[in-house]
Amino acid sequence: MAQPYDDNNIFAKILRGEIPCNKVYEDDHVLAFHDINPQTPTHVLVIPKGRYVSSDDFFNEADEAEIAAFFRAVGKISRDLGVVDRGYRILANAGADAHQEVPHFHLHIFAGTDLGRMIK
Ligand code: IU
Repeated sequence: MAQPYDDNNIFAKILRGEIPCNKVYEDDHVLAFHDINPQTPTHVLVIPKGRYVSSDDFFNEADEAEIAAFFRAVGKISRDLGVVDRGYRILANAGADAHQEVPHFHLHIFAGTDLGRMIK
C-alpha cells in the first residue's frame, strides 16, 4: 500500500511558506529551489505542488496537465540555469533502497562539474 502523504514534511512546509527556500522557479504546479546541501556546483530540487510522496505516486496519480507542467518546468529551469550545453543529470530517489529522505516527490538537477557515471 502506498505511504500516506505527511503534511508536516519539510517540502510541504516550504510550499506553505512556513520555511524559506532559495527559489529558482515557481508556477501554478511547480516550485524549484536550490538544495540546502548541494552535492554539485548546481543542485536544484524541482517539486510538484500536489501531495505526492514518491515518483511512483506522481507518475500514477497526477493528472496529465500536472505531469506536463512539471516536465516542461524541468526543461525551462535547466535552460535558465545555463546547464544544458555542458550537461546535467536529473534524478529522483524513490523509497528505502534509494534513500529517499523527504517524502514529497522531488527531482534533483545536478550540474556544473563532470558528474562521472554515477551520483547519489
Ligand atoms: P532525497 O532524494 O530525498 O534523498 O533528497 C532530499 C534532498 O533534500 C537532499 O539533497 C537534501 O539536501 C535536501 N533538503 C533541502 O534542500 N532542504 C531541507 O530543508 C532538507 C533537505 I531536510
